[in-house]
Amino acid sequence: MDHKLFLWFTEMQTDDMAISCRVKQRLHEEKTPFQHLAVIDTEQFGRMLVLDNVIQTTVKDEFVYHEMITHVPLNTHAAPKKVLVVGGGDGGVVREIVKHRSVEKVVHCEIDGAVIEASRKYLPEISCALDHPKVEILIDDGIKHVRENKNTYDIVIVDSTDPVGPAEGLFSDAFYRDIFESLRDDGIFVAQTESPFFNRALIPRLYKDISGIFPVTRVYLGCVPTYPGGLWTFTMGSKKYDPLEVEVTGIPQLDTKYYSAGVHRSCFVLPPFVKELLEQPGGKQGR
Ligand code: AG3
Repeated sequence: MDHKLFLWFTEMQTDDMAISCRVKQRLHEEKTPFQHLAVIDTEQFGRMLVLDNVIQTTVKDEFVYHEMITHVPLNTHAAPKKVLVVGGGDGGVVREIVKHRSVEKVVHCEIDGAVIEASRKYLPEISCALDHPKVEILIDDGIKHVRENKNTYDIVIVDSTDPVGPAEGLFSDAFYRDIFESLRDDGIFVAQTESPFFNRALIPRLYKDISGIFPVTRVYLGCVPTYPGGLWTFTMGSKKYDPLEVEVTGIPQLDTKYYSAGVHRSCFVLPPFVKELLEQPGGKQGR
């Protein structure tokens, strides 16, 4: 008999749709003061970080999200020196930021220290730059941190969970206003802004909020297989630089697997059903 026991992890991506991955091994599970945290090893995607039953990242597909949320804003800015990461406890964004030679300091503000600890232990290929000399880790509330640090950062990256539970405040107009204030005169902000298939009320609301604050607002896409629908949006608010005006031939060759100078251009080309989302009046509450 060569039967094998099949154990599956399932995330309900919407009320009516799920993703399931066959589990090799459950590596870690705990209840933190903020959320339920698990690291599992899956057959398809390797080790996976799961918060409140929602897939955050996996060792096989993490590069798409981490490269796109990082290199698009950093290569839009002329010479980013000081970068803030809100959330992103796995360290993937920090790992990408330190590839940029102009960067002098990365402040990593994560509310839940347990995410950092679990990632250090079980996801070393993602968390490997957390001890980089340019990186300062603050276990603190990102909302409070931006409010208390005005005119400080060149780039602010918000690597949040879905807009429910601990991350809800990270999708608010008030937070975006505080981010604007925390940026220097030519600063850039970017956030992950969910799926254009399944978050059709959220995206126009965020777009409206951000374009009410920043002179330049751009939405771009990446494809993350483990996120609902695969196709994923990021929204950028910029005080001065327009990512579409970047001279892409000047973009340095970084060690990346998804992002490239060409992708810096192509990711802003939005299919009509996504464009349409940004043209609608928006303002509706919801996900
Ligand atoms: N941040 C989570 C993105 C949202 C994923 N949503 C979902 N799977 N339903 C990613 C953190 C990676 N550093």
